[in-house]
Amino acid sequence: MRDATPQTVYLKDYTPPEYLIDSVELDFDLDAQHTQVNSRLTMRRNPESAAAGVSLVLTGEELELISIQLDGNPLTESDFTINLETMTIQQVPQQRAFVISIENRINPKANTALEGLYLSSSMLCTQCEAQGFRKITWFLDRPDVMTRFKTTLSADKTQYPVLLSNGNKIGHGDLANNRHWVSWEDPFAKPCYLFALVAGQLECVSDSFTTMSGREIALEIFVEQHNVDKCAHAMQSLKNAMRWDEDSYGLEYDLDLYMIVAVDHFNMGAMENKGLNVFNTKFVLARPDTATDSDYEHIEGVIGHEYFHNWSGNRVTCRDWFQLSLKEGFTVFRDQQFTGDRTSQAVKRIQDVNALRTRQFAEDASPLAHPIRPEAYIEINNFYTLTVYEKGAEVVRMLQTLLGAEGFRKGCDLYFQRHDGQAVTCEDFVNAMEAANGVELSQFRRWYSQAGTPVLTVSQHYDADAQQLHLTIQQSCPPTPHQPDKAPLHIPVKLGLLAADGSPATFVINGQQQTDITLNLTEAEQSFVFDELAEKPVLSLLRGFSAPVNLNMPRSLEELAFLFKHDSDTFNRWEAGQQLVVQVIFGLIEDLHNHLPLHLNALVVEAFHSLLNAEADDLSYQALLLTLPDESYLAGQMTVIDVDAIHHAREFVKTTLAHALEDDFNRVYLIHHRDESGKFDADAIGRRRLKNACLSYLSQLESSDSYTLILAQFEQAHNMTDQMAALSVIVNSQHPAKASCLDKFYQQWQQEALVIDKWFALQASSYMPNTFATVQALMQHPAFDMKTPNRVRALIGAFSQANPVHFHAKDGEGYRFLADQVLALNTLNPQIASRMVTSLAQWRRYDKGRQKLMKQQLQRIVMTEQLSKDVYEIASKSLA
Ligand code: B3K
Ligand code: ZN
Repeated sequence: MRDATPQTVYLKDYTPPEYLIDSVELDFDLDAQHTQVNSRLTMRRNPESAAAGVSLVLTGEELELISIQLDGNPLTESDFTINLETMTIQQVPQQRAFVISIENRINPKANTALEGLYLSSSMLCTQCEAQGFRKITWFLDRPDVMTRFKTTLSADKTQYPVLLSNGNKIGHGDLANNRHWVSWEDPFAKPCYLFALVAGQLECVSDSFTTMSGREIALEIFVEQHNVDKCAHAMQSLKNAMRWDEDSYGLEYDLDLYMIVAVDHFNMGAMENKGLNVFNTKFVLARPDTATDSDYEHIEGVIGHEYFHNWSGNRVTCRDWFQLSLKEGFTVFRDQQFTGDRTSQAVKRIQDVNALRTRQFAEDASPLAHPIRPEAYIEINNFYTLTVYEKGAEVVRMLQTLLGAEGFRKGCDLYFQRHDGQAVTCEDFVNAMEAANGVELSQFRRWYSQAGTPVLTVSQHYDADAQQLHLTIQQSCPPTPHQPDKAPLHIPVKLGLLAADGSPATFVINGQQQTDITLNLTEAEQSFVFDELAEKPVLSLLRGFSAPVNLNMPRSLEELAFLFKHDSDTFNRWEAGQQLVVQVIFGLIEDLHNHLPLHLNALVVEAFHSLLNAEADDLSYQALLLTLPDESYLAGQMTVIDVDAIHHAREFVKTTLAHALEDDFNRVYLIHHRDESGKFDADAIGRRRLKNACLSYLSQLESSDSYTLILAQFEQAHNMTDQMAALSVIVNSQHPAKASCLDKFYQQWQQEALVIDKWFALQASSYMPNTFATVQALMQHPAFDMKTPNRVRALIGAFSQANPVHFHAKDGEGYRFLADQVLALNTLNPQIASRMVTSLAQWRRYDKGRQKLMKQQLQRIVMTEQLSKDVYEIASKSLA
C-alpha cells in the first residue's frame, strides 16, 4: 500500500546496476501459508557502474527476514537496514566476488495481489514480471541484472506432487514426513522477472517437437485433472508457433523442454517465463463444446506470443522497464503475423486495427496518453498498455513497411545476433534496422518518444487538362500530457487509385509507372503529383492501415460505396463500408438532436444488398464487411460523446437493414447454417461468422419467426460459437425464453469456469433496460468471486468497458458502482483495481452532467486512504 507520496521513476535517471549477480541458488520449502526461501547470491561489483560507495541495496517487499550472511558470516542489525521496499547492506567487498545468503519467509495464501508467489485454487505459482520477484526474496529486481538460476523445491508429496521451475530438471528425491524435492537448473542467464515456479496436483499432457536442426524438444502442458480433455488445441498451437518462428525468422528453441501451466487465477493472459510459461486457463483450455472460434484463435495467438518471447524478450531482454515495447510491441507484431498466416491476413488486420482504433486511440486521446517508450511511471504495472503493446506493434509494422519484408528480416537477424544474451533498448533495435539496411531512421525514432494519434488532413485535385492528380497531405498531432508541441513524424502512406470501372488505375510518379505506392510523409505538409491519368481516379489511401493515424478526408457517400464494392485492398474495402455507415450514423445523430424523424440512406441498403448477393471466398471477411462499427468506435469520433444517441442511431440502422433485407439475411443464414462440432478450418469458422452476423440482424426484427430460429440454434448447437451467438442475441432482445435460456446455460456449464465467465459477461454487457439491476444481483451470485480476476473482468469489466449505455447512465449509478468495486479491489488486487479505473479516465469527453459525476468518483478514489500506487497513479493522472 501507498506511503504518503508515491515516487515517480524517470527514464532519464537510468544508471547501470552497481552490482551484478552471477548466479543464484534458491531453495524453497513450500507451504501454502509458510514458505521459506533460502537464497545464495554470488555477486560482484559491476565494472560498468560509475557509482561510488560500498553499500549494497537489494529490493524486497512484504518479506519476513530469518537470517542473513555475507560470505558465511552472519550480519547483525547494525550491518544492514530494511525498509518497505529495500534492504541496504552497509558494506560489501568491492574488489572480489562475495556471497549473500538470505533466509526469509512468505505467505502465498495471503497474497491476493497475485504477484510474487501465490496460491491459485490448490496450486502454488509465481508471477514475477514486472517486479514480483522482490515479493519472493531480496534481490536486484531489475531486468538488466541477468543471473543463472538453480532452484530446489521441496514440498508435501500429496499436496504438491508436481514441482516445476525454469530450465532442466537435474535431480529429485524423497524427504522425511511425506515430503520430496526436485532441483532445476536454467543454463541461460535471465533477469528475475522470468523466474517461475509451480507446485501442485497437476496432470501432464505431453508431446514433442523436432527443431530445424533436428533437436527433439519435450513439450508439456500441465493442467488440473478435469481439464486434461481441453489441451489438444494448445499443444497443436505450440507446435505451429515453433515451426512458424523457424520458417519466418529462422529462430529455433533453445532448451530441451518447454512447459506450460494453466492456472485459474491470473492477472493477465499469460507469462513467458523461461521454459515454464504460466497461462491464464482462458488461453489454454478449449474443447469444441466449451470454446468459441474466437477463443480457439486467441489461444493460438497467445501461445504463439509467449513462445515468440523466447527470442524477443528472453534471449534479448529489456535494459529497463521503459523499454517494455522493445519486447512487447515486437512480440505482438510477431504474433499478429503468425495468426494472419494461420487464418486470414485480411481478417486479422481488420480485427487488429479495429481494436487499435477503438481502444488504443482512446487511450492516446486521454489524460493517460504516453509514448510507446514512456518517460516516467509511478507503478510499472500500469504501463502494460494498449499503447506499449498495440501501438508498439504498429511502429514495428511501419519499420517493415519502410524497409520491405526482406530488409526488415535482415534487421531482425542483426538485432538477435548483436544482442543475444543482453538487456537492451529500443534504440538498439532501430540501430540494427539501420545498420542492416544502410538507411537512416532518425526522424522515425520520434514514434518512440511522441504520444498521441497523428491526424492526416488530405486534399486532392484532379487536373483534367494535365491528366494529373494533385494530392496534399498535412500531418498534425494533438497535444498530450507534458507534450504540448509535436514534431512531424516519418509516416508511410500506402495508396492506390481506382479507375471508374473499379479496376486499379495505372499512374506515373517519379517517372515510374505503377498501380500502388508507399509515400514517405516527413514534413508537416507535402504534395504529390500522379501523372498520366486520363480520367479522374478514386483514391484508396492508407491501404492496409499503413500507419496508426486518423484520416481527415472529406468523401462522398457515393465514393465510399464505390470503394466498398471495388477496392482491391481488403482493408480499405472494409474501411470504406465502415466510414459509409459512420457518416450515415452521424447524420442520424444530428437528426436525433434536432428531433427529426430518422431515415436510412438508400445507398447503405443498396451496398449491403449487393454484398449479401455477391460471391465470397473468405467468409470471415464477408462477415466483417457486414458488421456495423462498434459503439465505442463511434464514441471515439465524437467531440462530446452521446452514448444514448449513438446506440439509438446504430440500432436504427441495424433494424432498418434487417427489415429491408430480411430475405437476404434469411437466405444467407440458411445457406451457411450447419449443425456441426469440432470443425475449425477457415471455411467452417467463416460459415459460422457469416450466418451469426445474419442472425444478429434477424434478431432485430423481434418477430416470432426470428425468435424461433434463434431459439432453435440455441437449443441445437453443438459448438460454443453457435450457442453463444444465439444466447447473445437472446439476452439483447425481449425474447420470451430469455430467463429460461440463461438458466439452462448456467445449469449446463456450471462446472466450466471459462464458460460461466461468458455467462456473466453477456449479461453485464446487455443493452436491455434492467441491466444494472442484473449486474448488482450477479455481484451476489454464489459463482461470483472478487478474488478471481477472470470473474471480475467478466462482470465488472464487461459492464464498465463494454456497456456504454448503462455504465454511463445519467444518474451516475454506474460510476458509483465502479468506484465501489475499485475500492474493494484496491486492497485485494491493485493491478486489477487499476485496470478497472481506466473507464473513468475519459471523463472529459462526456457532457457536463456526466463529467461532474465521473470526476466525483475519481476524486472519491484519490481521497481514499491506503490507496495502492497502481490505483493512485491512474486516478490522479485522470484528474490532472
Ligand atoms: N509479459 C507478460 C505481461 C506481464 C504483465 C505484468 N503486469 C505477458 C506478455 O505480454 O506476454
Ligand atoms: Zn508479451
